[in-house]
Amino acid sequence: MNSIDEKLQPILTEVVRRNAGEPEFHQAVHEVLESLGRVVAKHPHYLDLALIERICEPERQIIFRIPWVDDQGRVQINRGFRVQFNSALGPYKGGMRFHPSVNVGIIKFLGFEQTFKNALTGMPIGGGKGGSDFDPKGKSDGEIMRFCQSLMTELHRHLGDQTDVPAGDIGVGGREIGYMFGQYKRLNNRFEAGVFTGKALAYGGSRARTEATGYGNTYFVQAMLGTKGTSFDGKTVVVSGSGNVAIYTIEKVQSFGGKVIACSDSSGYVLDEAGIDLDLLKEVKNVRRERIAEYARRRGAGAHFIPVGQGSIWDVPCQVAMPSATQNELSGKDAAQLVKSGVIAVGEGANMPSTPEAVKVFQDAGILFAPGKAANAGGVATSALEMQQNASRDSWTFEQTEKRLATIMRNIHDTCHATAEEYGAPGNYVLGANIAGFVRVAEAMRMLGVI
Ligand code: NDP
Ligand code: 2IT
Repeated sequence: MNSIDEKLQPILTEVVRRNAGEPEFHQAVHEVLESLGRVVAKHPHYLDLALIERICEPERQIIFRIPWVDDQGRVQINRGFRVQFNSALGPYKGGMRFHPSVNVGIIKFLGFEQTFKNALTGMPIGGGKGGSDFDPKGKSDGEIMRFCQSLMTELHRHLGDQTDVPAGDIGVGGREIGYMFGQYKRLNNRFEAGVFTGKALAYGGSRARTEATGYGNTYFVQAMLGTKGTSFDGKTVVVSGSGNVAIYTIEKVQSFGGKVIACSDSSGYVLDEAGIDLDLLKEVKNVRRERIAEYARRRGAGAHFIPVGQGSIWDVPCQVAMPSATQNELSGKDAAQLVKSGVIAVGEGANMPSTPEAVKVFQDAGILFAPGKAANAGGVATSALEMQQNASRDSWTFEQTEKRLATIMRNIHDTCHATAEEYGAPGNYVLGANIAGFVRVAEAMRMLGVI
């Protein structure tokens, strides 16, 4: 990791002490504080007002029991979380994650990142995140529904279209959002469309929200490549994951003329030198909900499945890497391998997918590196567009919505780029994103008094 300004070190030490056993949260805070030395040198009042300490402390953390009954009639228990991190810029906003690895530290890291990401979009949204250690894999539709209903039976009292607006994340897509929104509507006796985003079009969703995160990351990387006079056209690309973000990243990269030759899930990766067949991938993942090996089996000769433990997807040589699965999926060793094989740009579709060692390797090698809080902000930005459509009882066309998304991603890119230059680190998108996001939140908090 890079070093932290001596004035900021005590703040990090205190965060680590107060949040023991939460390594992902420490990592996310460390990464932001690393960038803030240059800010407090220029604007010492941020230290006087304890703004950084306040930003590192969530406004509210809710942890609750989720009892539900499985198909065998047995009672199951999971734990639910909602961390309402910061509402200086608008209602808490951020997804819900269902994955067995979920704990309060993971949700806190995600809520912390979300706060700056949402600020970068320029939309009126604060930061929050939630989820559960529930494992959706292998569960029936009925089990998923009963689980979502039980979760919402508790969570509903903490939400509201002006209070806290969840959406999807890992393990939470259109089906789960439908079940959660349905239960919220029933408990509150209100059709409050703007309390959830990522809804289906049939009941108040936005066109292009499903595609937005992957498309947005691709727009961001395209803008970065543009600063070097190049583009996706003709480039070989590797996208990890095969969920919502990965699939629509692949779709947009292909439409920009890039060739995606590998993608993955938690069981391994597929290498398909002819280029991923997106219709087949969608069929395997979105319709049949199968493992990635099934893609290689159905694709036939030319596509290979490499199981976990027999190699990393980042061993596949490529010019652009777009990690889109989960946190810390790309190690320092993986980054060194990518640099060796000629990668020129990395766009983080996932939240914090590169370890601090990996980020350092990319930066030392002068690779174009887009941090998740900037590059994957298209999803939440389009969520804010969904809220806007709900508030005005309107529904925009796909083209109109995607155009807004493209403009927002261009603005985020340009803001990060310009901020990095202003603070004496041209080309450092990590620094640009952290500083630009922080200053927006900190300025609003300063004006709102000691909150
Ligand atoms: P999905 O659940 O749709 O897909 C997740 C994908 O990542 C799956 O292929 C999954 O494989 C893989 N994956 C998850 N956990 C692990 C793990 N521990 N090890 C290896 N592979 C794993 O989620 P999304 O596509 O929505 O989210 C992907 C990332 O993007 C997350 O970091 C999320 O926070 C971030 N993100 C999502 C946004 C959105 O709008 N959905 C917006 C911004 C960021 P398997 O099925 O085998 O578990
Ligand atoms: O990490 C993220 O930005 C998301 N999962 C999307 C959040 C949202 O509210 O759309």
